[in-house]
Amino acid sequence: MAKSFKNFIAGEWVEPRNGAYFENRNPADESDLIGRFPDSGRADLEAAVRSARRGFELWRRTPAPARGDVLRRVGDLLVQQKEKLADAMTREMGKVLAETRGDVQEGIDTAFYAATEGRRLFGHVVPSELANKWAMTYRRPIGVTGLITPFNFPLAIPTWKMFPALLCGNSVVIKPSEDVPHTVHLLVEILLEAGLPPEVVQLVHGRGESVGSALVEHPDVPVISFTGSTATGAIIGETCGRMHKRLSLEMGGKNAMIVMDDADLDLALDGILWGAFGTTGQRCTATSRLIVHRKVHDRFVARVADAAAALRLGDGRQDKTDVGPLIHEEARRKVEHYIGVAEEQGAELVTGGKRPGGKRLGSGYFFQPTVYTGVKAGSRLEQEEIFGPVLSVVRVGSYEEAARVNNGVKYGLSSSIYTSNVNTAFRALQDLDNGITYVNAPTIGAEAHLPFGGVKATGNGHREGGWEVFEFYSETKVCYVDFSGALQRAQIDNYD
Ligand code: UN1
Repeated sequence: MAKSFKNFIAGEWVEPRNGAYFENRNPADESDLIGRFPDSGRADLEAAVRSARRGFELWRRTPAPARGDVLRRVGDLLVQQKEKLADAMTREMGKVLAETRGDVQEGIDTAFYAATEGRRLFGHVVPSELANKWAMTYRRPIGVTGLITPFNFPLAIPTWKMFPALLCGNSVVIKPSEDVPHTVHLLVEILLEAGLPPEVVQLVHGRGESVGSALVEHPDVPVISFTGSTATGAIIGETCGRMHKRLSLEMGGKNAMIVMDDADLDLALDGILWGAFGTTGQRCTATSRLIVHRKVHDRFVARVADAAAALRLGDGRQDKTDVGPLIHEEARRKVEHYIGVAEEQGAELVTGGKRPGGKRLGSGYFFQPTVYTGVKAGSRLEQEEIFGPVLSVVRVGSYEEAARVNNGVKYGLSSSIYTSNVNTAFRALQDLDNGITYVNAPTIGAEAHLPFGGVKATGNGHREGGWEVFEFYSETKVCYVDFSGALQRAQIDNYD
């Protein structure tokens, strides 16, 4: 009998009030049941928010350096438990161990970065226009934050949201993706072990339509951070707009790598394999378009196809595996839907395109790394996010055309250019309409201490990571202190 996990509400591990659970299975082997997790309802969420309000009252008064100390201990525990967490994560999410170790490392980096921010969290002291008067600002906590996280980075993305929210003095209600509930369960255990006061964090498992929407709609949750699809982000955005909530959205991508005729093709080959097929293409930052200069197109694409065909599919916990499964059957069917779209549009399949045969991979949601050439800019295959191991190659004749194709999608997360010409590289940094651009590296690989996010339909102007995220999770308080002993009127008395 598989273990039944609980929610963490009001300082205790508790069963869902409705008694309902969902199953969490290994996507590489559906007979491997990891556990049953609460399929919670509105009442659980209500209780969590009530408790988080109490947690906030306590935590907001804890000095920021002391809040940082808790996060430093969280970082230490993540270091100690890196291997255990990576293993649990691969088991429920599927990506290979090297990647889940990287996912934990991203959480460690985020913890240590946030910990030191506890001793900065700078405001400004600004000269006043009046004598004997001070003007200054400080960063003030906001309240209960509602965090909704996706499946593809089961630890890193929850930490990107939780750690800065906590450092700034807010309390947290988190609803992790129902595909990867175990990793956040382990993370909450670590937060408690590190000494976070229990009511400061609440974990409510369940579905987006029930728990997620109740969280977004709750009047006592003034801050929402969501990573997921652009369609869901639009719905959340409407609610938050109506309720005047602060909202950070990280959504879809259709990221491109440009390979110019002067590129180092060996380097570009390594980059495209990692960018397109790492995490089985299930990153917001995945390279799903390859824009290649016609002078090197045929040569380069032939090498990409051979190398993609040689990638070994399998259980991410086995050493020989390069590419794990998709997250679930529905994701695999979505990929297959786009295989149909590609055929209708006359794109040329150069490798992959099918579920792998054979018994070894029969009980997981595997799909062959797939490459299409002859993909037209503007076609559905080139425009829509697939979130799977499907790479679309577009042939171009110049840098200008490449930049136009890169920019011709509704998303704007990351982009990349391979070139040995420094002028082309810098032009790209200026021209490519994305939140992140890489030179001579693929579209993935963002570091925790830099801002992360995209333009256009990828985001709504906020950034995660780096220094900017601390502004999202805090309010600016402006303080004026007049110690002149007289009424001094700004804009008036000093301009008599
Ligand atoms: C995501 O795909 O949602 O840059 C996050 C990267 C990772 C983060 C990706 N560090 O690919």
